[in-house]
Order: sequence, then structure tokens, then C-alpha cells
Amino acid sequence: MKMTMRWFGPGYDPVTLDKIRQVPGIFGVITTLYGASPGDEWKKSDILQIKKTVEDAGLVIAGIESVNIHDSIKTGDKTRDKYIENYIATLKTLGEAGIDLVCYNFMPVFDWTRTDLAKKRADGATVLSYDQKLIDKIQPENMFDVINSKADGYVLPGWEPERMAKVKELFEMYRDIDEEKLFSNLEYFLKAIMPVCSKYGIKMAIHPDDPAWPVFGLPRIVRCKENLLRIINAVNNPCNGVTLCTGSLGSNPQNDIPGIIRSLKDRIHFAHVRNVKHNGPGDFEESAHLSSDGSLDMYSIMKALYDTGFEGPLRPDHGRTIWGETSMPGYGLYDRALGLCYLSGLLEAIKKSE
Ligand code: DNO
Repeated sequence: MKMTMRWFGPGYDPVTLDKIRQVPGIFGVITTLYGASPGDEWKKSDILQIKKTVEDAGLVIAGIESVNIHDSIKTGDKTRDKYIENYIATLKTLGEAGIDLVCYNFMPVFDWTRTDLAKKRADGATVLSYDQKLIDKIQPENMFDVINSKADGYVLPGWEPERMAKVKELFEMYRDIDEEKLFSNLEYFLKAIMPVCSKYGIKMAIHPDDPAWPVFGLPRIVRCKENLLRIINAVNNPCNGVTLCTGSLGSNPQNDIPGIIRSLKDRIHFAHVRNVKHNGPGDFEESAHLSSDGSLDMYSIMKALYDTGFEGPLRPDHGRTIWGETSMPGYGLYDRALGLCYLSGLLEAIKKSE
């Protein structure tokens, strides 16, 4: 497994590459062209520039998170082919630049959703949290303001202000889209991009829905083992794989994550590993990575990844905000570095006890 950290790029991320470089066991970063909008074709010069910046800091780009998908592709409207062409062109340029992992999601309108970005815990740390009872009181068109008002001025991944300004139109686009239509649009997209992925060996890694249930009545199709197996079997190409995100899948206590890992096997191309603490139905917060701090068994998760031969990039996912750090919510350096060392320790122990 290759230990990585997410890095949002110059001008966006207050955590510098020099600091990431000092995390013990770090292999590389997961990054993106953060200023790009879903649907844009990425310029070769921009990709080569960020690659050089990362390599000059002594790291490598281990994957892209995310090349976001335009809503026309998700809704399958008449302009989707144009946006799929742009996506294919971006994949080709990434492939030519030697980048072979792309994370993406297929969530309608909203990406990951939280009700609080700084819930205070007993020890003074703050964490991202979600409570369905609070969501039920929010009008979807106000959701961006709720999230944005808590974002400390940072642009949050997946919550691009330009796209969110059109949230009513977005809801309108999805009016007739149910789970089956969304699934067939995903299948259409995957079939169209597989040739370029196969040519350059690019592993596509769909990110689960977060939280792992429908929000605001919008369909969500990447919530559980059955959904994930359906996706990889629908387009049975080794390049069509999954981001195993323990926090997203783990938001639903019904999801047995080690079991999911064992059934997806070599179709896991990327892992996001973090813990969550279930507080009640539809109510959870992001704890420290340590098993004892949350509801997930991190040892069993790492063991299942090891047993299935997972060799791809893994990143400690969101961390708590601790020690007075200011950062993008969930993406401070300190707690993610603690998480990375803890996960590396679990892995070392698993390997040595074989
Ligand atoms: C949030 C992230 C998501 C994720 C996308 C993948 O912190 O986990 O924004 O990157 O859903 O496309």
C-alpha cells in the first residue's frame, strides 16, 4: 500500500508540500486542478505544471481526486456526449503525463454533505459531523450557505460556488432521474471512457456516496456492497474500480466494510481510510482514526486490504482539527499525519505477524 495525503494545490491548500514530505512513510500526494469546473477539458500545461511542483518537492502524484463529472453526464441529457469527449481528452492527457488513477463520484447535485464542519468534542478538537434531523429542516437551496458559512473562507471540494449558485436549476435537471436512470447514465459514461483508460492503464475509482443514503430525495447509487458490485460487474474491465472510502460507507452501520473489501478484491484502486463515530440513526461524527475513538474496527479494515493484496494508494481521510491548526475543514496536517502513522503501524504489525 502506498501512503499518500490529499493536497489541494498552490493557492488553495494551507498545508505545504514541504510539510507533507516530512510525514514518515509518505509516498506521494493525491491532488487535482482545483480551479477546474466539472466538464472542463484539462490543459496539458496545467497538468505538467502541478506534476512538476509536486516532483520538485520530492513527492509524486499518486492519483487525481477528482476529475469531477458534469451534471449533463449524470442526468444523461443531450449535451452529455460533448462533456464525455472532454473527459476522455482529460484522461488522455493525464495518461500521457503518467498519471494512472482517477477518483470521481456520481452523486447528484451535492458531493459529500455535513451539517457541521466544526463540532466540538470533549477534548476541544473539532470534527465534521452529520445529523439527518438537522438536514430535514434545511431547504436544499440553502444547503450551500449552511456549508459555506462554516468553511472558514475555504472553497470546499465538490462545493464549487459557481455550480452551487445554480442549485435550483440543478434540482430541476434531476427531476426525472431515479436510481435506475442514474445507474444507466453511469454505465454509459463508463463504457465510453474505458477504451482510453485501457490504453493508458488509468484506473477509475468511483467514490461512494457520503453519507451512504439518499439526501434531499436525490437518488444515490453508490451506497453499499450490492451497489458497488453492480457497478464493477456492469462494465467488467479492470480499469473500472472503486475508491474504498471507509468513512462514507461507514456512515451506515449496516455496511460491513471488511466484508465489502473482501468482495471487491482487486477492483479497489484507491483507499480513503478514516473512522466515524455513530451517535444514533442518521447521526455521526468523524472521530480520530484510532479504532477506540470511533465505531469502525480499523485493524480489520487494514487486514482485509492487506489480505486482498491491495497495493494502491491509501490516504488517511479527513482528520479532526487539533492543536490550534487552521486548515480546510477535515484536511489539517496534524490529525491526518497522526492517522497516517497509526495506519502504517497497523500495517507493519499485520505484515510482521503473518
Ligand atoms: C470530501 C471528499 C469528497 C470526494 C469526492 C470524490 O472530503 O471525500 O469530496 O473527494 O466525492 O469525487
